Amino acid sequence: MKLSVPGRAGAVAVLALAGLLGTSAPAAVAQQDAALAAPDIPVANVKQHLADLQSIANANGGNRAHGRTGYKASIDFVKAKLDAAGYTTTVQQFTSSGSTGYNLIADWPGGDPNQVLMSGAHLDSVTSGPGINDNGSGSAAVLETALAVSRAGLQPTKHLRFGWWGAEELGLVGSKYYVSQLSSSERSKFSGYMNFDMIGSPNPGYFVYDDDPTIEQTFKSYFAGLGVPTEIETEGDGRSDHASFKNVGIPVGGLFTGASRVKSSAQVQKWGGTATSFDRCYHSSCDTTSNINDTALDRNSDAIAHAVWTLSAGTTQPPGGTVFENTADVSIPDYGSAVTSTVNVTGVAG
Ligand code: DTR
Ligand code: CA
Ligand code: ZN
Ligand code: ZN
Repeated sequence: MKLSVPGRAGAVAVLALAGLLGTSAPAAVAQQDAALAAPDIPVANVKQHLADLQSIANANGGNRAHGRTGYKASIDFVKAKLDAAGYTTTVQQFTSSGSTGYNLIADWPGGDPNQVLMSGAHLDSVTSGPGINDNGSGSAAVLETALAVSRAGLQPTKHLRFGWWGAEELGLVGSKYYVSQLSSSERSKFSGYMNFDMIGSPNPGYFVYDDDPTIEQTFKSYFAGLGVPTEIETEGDGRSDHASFKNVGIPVGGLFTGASRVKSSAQVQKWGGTATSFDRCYHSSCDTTSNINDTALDRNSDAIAHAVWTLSAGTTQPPGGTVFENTADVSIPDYGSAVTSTVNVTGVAG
């Protein structure tokens, strides 16, 4: 008997069929949920997080920089939402330039602790502005993806961890500190770290980090499915928090929509926009909620969710135990359209 499980409905059908036939559902079905398509991330939710971060900056001297009240208020804001969503959160303190800095780490309960898939973004801004694209955009998209995991009750094979870094603008200080506190054994358990720093630039390009090939291909395939061309991110080496993880041998990847560099005419042909800076408000006071391209923010938020769902699923190798094969003597009674008649359970897809 061959079972092809096209999606959540298919997984339910298999469970129903297994129940009807009195057989235990193959282990692959239990993991199948983790390989199901990621949800669409509501860009309105991401934009609301950005509005909240803007309000925090407005109430704290116009910025959310390391060592300033606006940064700790940003940490408290993100932590509260994750605590309410069932995450195990940790605030890690460090000192930089004479001020206390904070990293926020959020673990989604469950999954294999020996296979940690982490997504992160720096939460600090520069002192000259609220830092909504740099890097409220990455912080908000990672937050909304984490909340989507909770809403879905996702139970992936791998363990999901999310991080928001302090003092990136001072030289990747928070992420460097986090990695420095990991033992070599803990580092070896990371299957990957995905970084999202500036993913809503007003004159956007669509750049994919060219580091770990599996992560890179996951993002490239996603954007290809949207019909959106991508380019590899060449200026990024060492320029954001993924470098802290790459430097200790952890596979990394990520997305970027551009900073102060000028979009070329060829890139204008490819992506639209103008032959000006990808983000003319980079590190400026005008990096506000008006400094965001909603389409880029939406596409990148959905790409993040796609990568988290896809890369946290199990292997594509069939699990052990019963494997259902086509056999001439097996006929499936007609239970109507609720149950697919040809289902192929050969392991976890994706
Ligand atoms: N260093 C980041 C912005 C930045 C500049 N180039 C890249 C490439 C890839 C990721 C990020 C960046 C910052 O100012 O926070
Ligand atoms: Ca979306
Ligand atoms: Zn910056
Ligand atoms: Zn940044």
